[in-house]
Amino acid sequence: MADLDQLLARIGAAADVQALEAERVAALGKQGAVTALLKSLGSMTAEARQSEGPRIHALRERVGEAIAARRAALEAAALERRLATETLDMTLPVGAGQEGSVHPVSQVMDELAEIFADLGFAVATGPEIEDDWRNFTALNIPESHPARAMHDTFYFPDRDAEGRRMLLRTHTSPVQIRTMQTQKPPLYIIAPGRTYRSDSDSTHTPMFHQVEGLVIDRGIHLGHLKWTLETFLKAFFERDDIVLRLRPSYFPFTEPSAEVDVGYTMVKGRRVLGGSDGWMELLGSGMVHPRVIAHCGLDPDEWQGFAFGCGIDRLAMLKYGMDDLRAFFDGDLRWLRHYGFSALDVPTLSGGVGA
Ligand code: 2NL
Repeated sequence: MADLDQLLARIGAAADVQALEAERVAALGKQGAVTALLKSLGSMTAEARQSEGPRIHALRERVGEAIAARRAALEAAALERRLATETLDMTLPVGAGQEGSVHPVSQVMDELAEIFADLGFAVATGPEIEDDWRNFTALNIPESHPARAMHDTFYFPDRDAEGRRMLLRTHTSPVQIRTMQTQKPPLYIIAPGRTYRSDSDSTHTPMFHQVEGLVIDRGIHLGHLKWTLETFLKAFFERDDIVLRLRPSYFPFTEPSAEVDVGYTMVKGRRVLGGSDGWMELLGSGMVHPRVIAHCGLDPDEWQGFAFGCGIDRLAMLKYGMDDLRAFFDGDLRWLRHYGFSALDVPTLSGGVGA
């Protein structure tokens, strides 16, 4: 059929999505040529309809397929053009008209590494996909613990080749477990990184950043813990009047456990850390439970330690005055320009431990 061949040729040659749409309307639209053929079936005799019906429906099918194929080709070509023109050379040096800033979370992570390096701590990292032994069991978290429930933890649907239940780590503790399993004490490490919990509201995001610290050595006691946290917080908030209050608490992986409150004062309606007009909870901590030390293959009679954990996003909010956690991960350039740091601005801490 010459008409059909011409129609298919025009569809195949449509230069852009608009031209293709015009062809579609001309063929399949309310007043379209193919639509008119379909309508004509109604006025045919039964025999004519028997022979013409399948032919006209097949024709409509072919036109529809040709339009879909042309649309896919045009879209693929448009994407190719965009990919070819919108290049971003990641190897270019910073500056010289290059945009971009360091996210406050990265800035705080750099500051943490800097402060704890002065205290003799190394930075340890590990995988975000973990097994439930390292994330829970090794930490003395029982099977029945609520954190293990599906609604708090992102589990993978299938077990891995070794039959392990895999999950997105809910804290950075498995990094410390790995370190204890593979390195000889004494250990002085911090583990900053992404962590995941099935939780989302104005103060919780399903992905958040945590830093944990771990010391394993001989003769370690609560006094070492309190001094380390006080020294860290004074350096981080660049103030000498930081006051800590340790409150008895409970974590399965530490014994005894202490929640750490930091004193604040009100300045122009805002809470500013320092002084002690009021208290806010900032960290969880404690002496590493002997069972955790034993799980990692170390003798708890020889090695003791302390550990602590704290949200990095919260540290950043308190230090740099952001008040909405969700804006952290929106990728809004205006927010990043306002709160971001210059890539050339290495974290200098005027009140740093080594200053
Ligand atoms: C919190 C509390 C904490 C730890 C984390 C830890 C890690 C190992 C052994 C013992 Cl491998 N403890 N980490 C200890 C106490 C508290 O975090 O509120 N985090 C946001």
